[in-house]
Formats: sequence, structure tokens, C-alpha cells
Amino acid sequence: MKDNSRRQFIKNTIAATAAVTVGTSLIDSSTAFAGVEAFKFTQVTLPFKYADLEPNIDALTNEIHYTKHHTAYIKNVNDAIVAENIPYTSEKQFFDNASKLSAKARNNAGGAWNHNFFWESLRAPGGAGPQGKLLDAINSSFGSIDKLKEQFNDAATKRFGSGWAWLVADGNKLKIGSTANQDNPLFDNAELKGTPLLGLDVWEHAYYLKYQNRRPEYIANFWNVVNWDKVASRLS
Ligand code: MN3
Repeated sequence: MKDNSRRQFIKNTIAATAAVTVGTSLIDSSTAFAGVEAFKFTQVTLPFKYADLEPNIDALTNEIHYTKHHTAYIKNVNDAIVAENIPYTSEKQFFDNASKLSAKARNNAGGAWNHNFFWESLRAPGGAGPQGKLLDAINSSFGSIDKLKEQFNDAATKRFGSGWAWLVADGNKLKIGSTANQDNPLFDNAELKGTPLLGLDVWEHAYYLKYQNRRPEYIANFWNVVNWDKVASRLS
């Protein structure tokens, strides 16, 4: 090796080593920028026991849904954050940039968030219906709670394949719609946008054990376990 090419070789080797070191240190510390932790998804503690929603949603469905499906979304999105060095430092930033994410990061981030939101929207049957400011908003946007349910049931029934039905706030107005797969109304490219107030999982894994092909029956019984106090707390 001539002196010139030896110098170039050493320079290239140093550059390559530096690149690898930077990459490794980003992965090891899970930081995107110096001192700023990249956002990680965590799974909420289930706010009820698996059997508490019976007979509307059965215990085995809840257990498999929470411990298998939801846990997998959490693990997979956090794996993607590390593997792809996703630099976002908040949930908001994550969803504001949903259209730029890989399919793995986007689908699993949606799955992680949507299920946390779903569990926290549910409680044992027998609680109070919507009241106060929430009830006023429902009445002024839909006419009545029954009209809201009618529209929501329609959106949830007609969502072709897997997805979610949503009640969202858009300013003072409440709206209903659905999204495909694990998309949600916080995504920058969502079919329905707004502040999520209530969401219903209409993937077959959410109801098939008990209801098989009877999605409308699952949707109808879902109303018995909605935690309206929680829904109201999301209306700012
Ligand atoms: Mn699900």
C-alpha cells in the first residue's frame, strides 16, 4: 500500500468505526437526541377483572386480547422504535408523523395506543350514562344518545374487515366514524380526525370467541360496559 492509499484506508476505517459507534450508542441508550428519551409505549393496567364485563364481553376474550394481542403490539412498536431509531419524544409527535412511519411502527403504535384507550373506556355493567357537559354535547351534535348509538353502530358494523369505530370531538362538535386496521383519529393521515372520546375494537379477535360472525350483537352489548365518566373526562 502506498502512503496515500494507506492514509485513505485509515481515514475510511475511522469513519466507518465512528458511524457504527454512533449507531450502537443510539440503540443502547434509546435516545434520539442527546439527553432526550425517545418515546416508548407502555401497557395500561387493566382497570377491571377479565370477568367483570360478562356477559357483554367474556373473560377469556378479555384475557387473550389483553395478554396476547395488546402485549404484542406494545412489544412490536418498542422493537421498531429501537431498530429504526425512531426519534419522536412524545406520543403526539409519534402520531403527528404516522404517515412517515414504517408499516410495523405505524400499525403497532396504533395497536398499542388504541387498546390502552379501549380498556380505559370500559367498566362493569350498571354504571351511569352520559351526563352534564358530555350529554349536552351529545344532544347538540346528534339529537339524543340513541341517535349517537345508531350512528356509531352503523359505523362499527359497516367498517369492512378490521378496524375501529370512534366518537371524537372536533371543536365543539362531536363526530362519529371509523378507521381501518390500527389507525386512529390522532394519525396525521387518518380517515377520521379529532380528539378521541370513545373507541370500539371491531377486529374479529375482539368478539369472535363469544359472538362468532355476529358483530352487531357485540356492538349492541358494548354499550352496557361503556365508562361514560371516562368518556366525559376526555372532553376538554
Ligand atoms: Mn384488538
